[in-house]
Order: sequence, then C-alpha cells, then structure tokens
Amino acid sequence: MQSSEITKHLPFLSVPDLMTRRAASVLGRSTVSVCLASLFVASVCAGDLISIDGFFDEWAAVPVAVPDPEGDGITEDIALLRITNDSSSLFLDLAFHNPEFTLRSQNSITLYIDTDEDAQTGLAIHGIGAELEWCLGCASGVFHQAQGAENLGRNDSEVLIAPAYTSRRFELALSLASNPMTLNGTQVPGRLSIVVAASGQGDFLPDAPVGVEYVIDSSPLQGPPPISLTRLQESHLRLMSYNTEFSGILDPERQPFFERIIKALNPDIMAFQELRNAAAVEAVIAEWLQVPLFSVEVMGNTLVSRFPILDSTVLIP
Ligand SMILES: [Ca+2]
Ligand SMILES: [Ca+2]
Ligand SMILES: [Ca+2]
Repeated sequence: MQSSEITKHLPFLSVPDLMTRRAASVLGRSTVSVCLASLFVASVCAGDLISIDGFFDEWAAVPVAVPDPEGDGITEDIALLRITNDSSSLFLDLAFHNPEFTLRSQNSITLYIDTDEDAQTGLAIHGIGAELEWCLGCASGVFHQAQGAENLGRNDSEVLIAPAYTSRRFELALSLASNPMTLNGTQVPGRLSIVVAASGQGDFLPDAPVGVEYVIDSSPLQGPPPISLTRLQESHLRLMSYNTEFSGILDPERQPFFERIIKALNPDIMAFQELRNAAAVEAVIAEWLQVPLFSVEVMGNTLVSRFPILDSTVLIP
C-alpha cells in the first residue's frame, strides 16, 4: 500500500535530533575510524533509526566506516560503506563511484560477513571467515557453517534493499535473527566482520585483506514520533495505491482491516489492484467514508474516486 502524500512527508526522514545516538564501534583493523525499519515503521532500540525507503536523511549522523578509492573497480567501483543497527537489523549504506545501476539484479556484488568472530570458521575470503555470503544482485547466498554449506534463498537472510531503481547509493537491512547471524539460534551476534566485493571481485571494501569490524549496539533508542495522517493542507489531493489480493475488500473476514486503513488514510482517489466488481467496492467504501464516490474497473483493477470519472483507458495493455 502506498499513499503518495504520506510517503512524501514521512517525519522520520528528518528527525535525527530526536534520536538518542551513541558512538558506534567499527573497529577497523586497517583503515577504519568510526562508529554507530519498513515503510511506516522504524524499529525501536539500539543504533540508529533507519528506514529502508531509498531516502538517506537518517544516515547523516552515521560516520563513514570505510571509504574506497575511485578508479579501482572493474565492473562496479565501490565508494563507501556506513554501518549501523537497531534491535532487529544490521543496516548498510553502500555507495559507488560508477554510473547508476540496479543493485537488486544483474550484478554479483557480494557481502561476506563473519558472524562468529572467528576467522578460522566459515568461508575464507579476503582475510575473514565468513558465515554469511550474500550475492545482492542474485538475491541468494550461502550459509557457511560447520556442518557444511547451506544455500540461502530470497527469504532466508531477509535482506531489504532500496531504492529498487537505478542509483549510485543504496541502503540495506539484513536481519540479525537469520540463521547465519545467530548460527542457527545458538548465539546473539555481537561483533561482525564485513567485506564487500564487487562483481567478479573486481573491487573490494576494504582494499586490504581484512574485514570491517562492527560491534552491534544494543543500547535503547527512542522510537520515532507518531506519523500524523492529517493533511498538511486541506487542498491537498491524497492518492492511494493498494493491492488488495484476491478482491480482499469484498471479503467479509478481511473487511475490518481494510475499513480501518482506508478510514484512517481518507484518500480522495484509490487505485486498487487485484480488485474486481467496482460497483460493489464503491458501495462498501462509500459506506465507510460516508461520502458519494465514483468508480471504474479496468482489467481486474478498480479505481474509486471522490470525483466523477469522465473517461478511462488502459495505458499499458
Ligand atoms: Ca532510508
Ligand atoms: Ca573503489
Ligand atoms: Ca567465522
């Protein structure tokens, strides 16, 4: 679900002063100096409040863990890495010198993370012993554990990346609760050693064959302020896009959830995917919002509007 007005004004993008920050602990053995949640919710506790949304305002107070030179890459040319965490995720801010590209596909940029503070265990790579090997552009990886290597799929490491479109800078979240992080539930990750390798290992961060050491910060952190759903100006038009999955709005069991959300957002124009029977949808939502509505259905998608719909067409057949 997306609401354009709300997304544009997410308050946690500009509230670093409300956060209780503390110095983090990236203990670079070579170079390093340094330190120290989804669309509507940033996790509370520890490190920094990061939202994987493709906006980088909240990274401003997080120091660069490792800069990487320009011109030493073959495919991608890594530029820098920032690291922080909250109670549930490890967050990375990863930037490149090369032209914009899509991090989520068509590359083999790989994260290697030693999660057990032991260079002698896991995959021996670039001076560390990595339990987690994760190829960003492949959305797959390997858990290198004592019992042998285990292939990881898209859901096993719970890696989030934004933006999804082309960019030179990306923010990532990796679950601290995944099996490679907890060694199958036998540890709470405390100190990590991280290496980033460009496709084909054409550029490494850090350059020297060591990892960037990062100590997970478990100190409490003040949560984000509540997000106001009040329009900044009454004249604003509020648009909502919502995939309802199998005509969910017409499912009596799921209707209370949709009613709560739609009443709270109070949109002017609602673009629903996977929702047929526009007339029935219009009637249900008109009852919820207590306003007259208009609707049209095109190819299994329903548009509901407070304003008359004069015409409709399929832009992408
Ligand atoms: Ca962000
Ligand atoms: Ca580089
Ligand atoms: Ca290890």
